[in-house]
Amino acid sequence: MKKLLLTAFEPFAGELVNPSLEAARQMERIDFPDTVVQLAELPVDRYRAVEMALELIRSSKPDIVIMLGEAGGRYRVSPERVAINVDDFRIADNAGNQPKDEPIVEGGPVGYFSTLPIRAITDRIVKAHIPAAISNSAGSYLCNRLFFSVMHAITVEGLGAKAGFIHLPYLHDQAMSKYPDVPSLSRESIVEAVRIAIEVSVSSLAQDGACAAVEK
Ligand code: PCA
Repeated sequence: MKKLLLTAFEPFAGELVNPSLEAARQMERIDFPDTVVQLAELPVDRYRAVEMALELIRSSKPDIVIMLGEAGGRYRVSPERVAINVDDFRIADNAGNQPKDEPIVEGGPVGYFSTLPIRAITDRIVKAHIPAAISNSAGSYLCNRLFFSVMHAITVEGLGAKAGFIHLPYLHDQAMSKYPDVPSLSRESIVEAVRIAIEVSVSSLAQDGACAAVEK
């Protein structure tokens, strides 16, 4: 059995929903073969979000960590390529934190690449007729902070999990009620994109394992 930790965020910036949480909750209803999916609902709080995620990673030792978040204004589902070592919050988080130009880890590396199969994930989502593209910036708000912090802990503590971040556009309901000219996707598309991301990530792990067995 493979263990996969799926994280999603609560609503923020005055929104009533967060597409990441809406999609993540649907994953609990799906049966992924040979995979246990654990869901973590994170607060939009600079400190608590990271603490909660790291505690879960250290205690349940997942093989894969997929982090999800909302990126309002994006047209496409965006598997992120890289996390950078900077906190520069455009708006305050739900706890009122708004750091500017601060390193996430003082003296730490500039960045970390995602270790999820982002090309394969993106291609499979597009093949399902859902708009997706690799993104080269996760921003400098809490999603980037979580992504960086998780990659750093996995690396420094030798936890061995594959991990990465996927940003999701607004849901139609969000855009239609507040920002009619801003892009959005259907709930079905967002749920299916996340399902595909899990499926592709788990199967790439199985392939890695098969290659390692052949090499031995
Ligand atoms: N998106 C924000 C933080 C929480 C979320 O869902 C971001 O992109 O940083």
